[in-house]
Amino acid sequence: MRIEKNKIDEHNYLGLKEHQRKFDFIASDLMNTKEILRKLIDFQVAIPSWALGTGGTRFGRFPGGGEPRNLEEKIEDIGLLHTLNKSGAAISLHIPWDIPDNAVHIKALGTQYGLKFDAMNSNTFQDQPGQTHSYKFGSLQNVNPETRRQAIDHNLEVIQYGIDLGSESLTVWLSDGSCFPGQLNFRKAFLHTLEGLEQIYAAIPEKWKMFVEYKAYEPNFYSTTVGDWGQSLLYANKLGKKAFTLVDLGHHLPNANIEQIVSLLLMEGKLGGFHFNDSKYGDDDLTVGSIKPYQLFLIFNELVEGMDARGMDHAKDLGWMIDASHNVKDPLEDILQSVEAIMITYAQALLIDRRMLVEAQSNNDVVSAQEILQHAFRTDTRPLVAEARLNAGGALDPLAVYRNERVREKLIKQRGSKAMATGL
Ligand code: AFD
Ligand code: MN
Ligand code: MN
Repeated sequence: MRIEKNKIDEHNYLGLKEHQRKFDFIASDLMNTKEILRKLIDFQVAIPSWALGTGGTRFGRFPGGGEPRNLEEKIEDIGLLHTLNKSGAAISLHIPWDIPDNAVHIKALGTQYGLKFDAMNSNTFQDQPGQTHSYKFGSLQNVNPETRRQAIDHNLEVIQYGIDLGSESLTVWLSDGSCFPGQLNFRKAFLHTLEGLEQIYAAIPEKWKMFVEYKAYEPNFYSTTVGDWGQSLLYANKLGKKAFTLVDLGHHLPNANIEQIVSLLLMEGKLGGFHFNDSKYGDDDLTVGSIKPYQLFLIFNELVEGMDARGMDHAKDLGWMIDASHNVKDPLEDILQSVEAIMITYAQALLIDRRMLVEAQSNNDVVSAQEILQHAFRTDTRPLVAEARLNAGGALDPLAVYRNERVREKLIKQRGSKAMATGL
């Protein structure tokens, strides 16, 4: 379904006066409102094709109905979100969950909704029906060369789908590792994986990037072959200039200093992409900013500082994506909340007084440094984000329009209460 522009205009008209009052208040304090609004408008976050259905755990799944039944409907859903918030102009596909059988048609459909095809994701963490070799004991690390070959070939196929759709990057997340001590020779597992990644890298087109995603644990519980940013960076450095590390916020051990990781990867020119979510215990895949908003802010602080230090374009030079799962919420509402949290936090990071912070740091003025950061963090940037959205043609309050228009109800009517999306 689509939301008509006049519905959004109507909603904006009703909320405009109130919004203007709040916006004028924050803008009166700023020197560079225009520049900030420009950056907020330009910043786009890709939505993964697997985040549109209800997520589950190994204990169960409680779908809410009306989920997209095919790739076309997934594009439709992301298009709908983008109409509302104008911040999600891309879709990231997972193969084989979302094979674009007719790439020309799928690409055209994306264009119709103003969407590009972001990173392609390969899947060697599950066995597919009819698959010759099992990934039970890993894919690229596997002791069996034929299993490794199969995993490499799958990635080559994914690259080809990406070329057809106009994507420009491949994300490789491997669940490879071991569950028990002694199960695996770490060195051999690493070298096999490197060999496989090298063959995949050789097929990466000149303009493309290859992202190596790391994760501390799960589904393997003793060791993971790309377990942390050190291992990912080793691979990326060995592979070459088109290879980068990808940071997923949920893939660290508790209390890891993710902002420091981000800063150093940026310094090395090796941060490629980012998966947003939030977590309390592990890879919880919760709504962005729902548990640790201050950590998210500190990460954005380093992102902005590090990208500016290298003269990078905030919107284009890194791959931004949401990687979350929604067990108890309407997935589309959850994504709207996540994108909103990202924009609010990005805006806060843009407000940090960099000159004052540098000064405080060079004087070892710890108190002032904290004040400067927290002043920005405690600023309510929601009116800035809403103004940017208004200028871009979106809704002042996307969630309110979504609810007023009774989108889920209509989707259930259209697709049925049992419609289930592919994914985990
Ligand atoms: C995993 C990883 C990775 C992968 C996704 C699949 O974060 O990005 O593509 O989930 O659902 O946890
Ligand atoms: Mn991820
Ligand atoms: Mn994850």
